[in-house]
Amino acid sequence: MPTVDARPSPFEFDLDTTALLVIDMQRDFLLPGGFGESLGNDVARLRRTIAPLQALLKAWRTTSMPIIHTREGHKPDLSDCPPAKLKRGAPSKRIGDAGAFGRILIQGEYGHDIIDELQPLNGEIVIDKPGKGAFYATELSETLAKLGAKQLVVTGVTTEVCVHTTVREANDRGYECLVLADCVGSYFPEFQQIGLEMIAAQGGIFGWVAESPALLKEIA
Ligand code: C5J
Repeated sequence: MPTVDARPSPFEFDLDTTALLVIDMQRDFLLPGGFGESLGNDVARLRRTIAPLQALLKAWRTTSMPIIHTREGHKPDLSDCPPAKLKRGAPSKRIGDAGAFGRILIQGEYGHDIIDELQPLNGEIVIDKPGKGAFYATELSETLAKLGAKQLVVTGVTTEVCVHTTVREANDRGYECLVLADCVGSYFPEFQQIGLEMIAAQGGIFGWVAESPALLKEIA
C-alpha cells in the first residue's frame, strides 16, 4: 500500500478507498478585495496554498480517486444561515451584504465560487455547505459512502476553522484523515501551526499531517 511520510506516523492509504477533499477555496476567502480581506485579513497567507494544490490536483486527476470540492455559503434568502452566525462579530460587511464580488457567501455569486486556479473539472463533486464542517447539513456522508471512501486527504481553508471542523467531524464518523500542511492555510500563522499540531498530537488524535510532495511521490 502507498505510504506517506507523515506525523505522528506513516500514513498508509488504499487507492480504492481514498478521496481528496478541497475545502472552501472560494474567491470570497482568497481574492484580494474579497470578504476575507475586508475582515482585515492578509489573504496572501491563504494564497500560498494555491500552487501546491494545483500540483496536487494535477497528480490526483491522473488517478481514479475521487475529488470533492466544498463551498461555504448560503441561500439568497439566508434561510439556512442561523441568526447567531449572521450577527457574529463586527465586520464591516456581513454575510449577504453586497461585496466586491457580489453578495458575500451567497450561492450563485461570483465570490462564492471556487478560485479560477482550482476550478473543479466536469465529474468532480462540489458540495455546498452552510456550516464550517463539511458534514453538517450536506450530502457528504452519503456521497462518501457511495464512493466507498474510508480515508480522506484534506486540504483547503481555513486550517483552524473549516478544515479543523471537517476533520473532527470525519474523525467521529470513522474516517482516517491526512491533512496536507502546505495545502491548508490560515490568516493567522500561529493558528496554522497549532492547528496542525493539534491534529497530529496524542498519537494522531484527529489524524495525520504531511507535506504534499510526500503524497505526490506516492501517486505520481
Ligand atoms: C471561515 C472557512 N473561516 N472556510 N470559513 O469562516 O474556514
